[in-house]
Amino acid sequence: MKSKIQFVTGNKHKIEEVQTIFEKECPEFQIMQADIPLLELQAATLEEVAVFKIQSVMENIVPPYFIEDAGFFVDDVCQGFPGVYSSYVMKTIGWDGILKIMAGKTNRNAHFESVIAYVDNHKAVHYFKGVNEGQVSTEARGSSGFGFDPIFISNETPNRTFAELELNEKNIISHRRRAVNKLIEFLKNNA
Ligand code: ITT
Repeated sequence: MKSKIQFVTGNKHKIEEVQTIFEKECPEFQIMQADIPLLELQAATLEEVAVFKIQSVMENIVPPYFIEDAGFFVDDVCQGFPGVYSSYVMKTIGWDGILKIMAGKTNRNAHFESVIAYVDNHKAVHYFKGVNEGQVSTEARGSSGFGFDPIFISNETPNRTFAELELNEKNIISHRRRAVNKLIEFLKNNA
């Protein structure tokens, strides 16, 4: 029988990405969505936001479970903004607001980060981080994925935004995939 792990998130795209990875790489575990409201307090790093997210659900859920905090960082021109403010920026100015800020800029370095916080059966918290480096595109392209995907071109898939990749292509290289890989390695070593 499969071991069940809950992924606490309200984001259906994240669930789809993570379930697809587990089905292929770690089918002995079944990832179930727990759509419990998460408190996303502002903090300086994704790791700190992840701690707040865990604290906001721990009374309402039985381990094992995990949460994820992700962010889009425009490195040089915006000193990492929107980063920990990614949710707020997505809901307000959106990726078109980022494109406006970046208009005419030649240095377009950016990256995605994902931090997974996994709470084991003993309530110990383990953190796993993944990064993907790339560029802010000059125009939005593609209809796959979500969030900032239409304006991010990974250095590993030049000329195509994340939103122009199939789910399985994004899932091979994404920040989330890299964090999930580390979680899977941990689960396999601690089974
Ligand atoms: P949770 O319920 O899991 O918190 P969320 O959508 O609020 O879901 P985050 O706070 O982790 O997710 O992410 C902040 C924002 O960053 C989110 O609103 C997305 O717009 C964006 N984002 C996260 N991962 C992304 C990805 O893989 N591709 C594009 N944008 C992403």
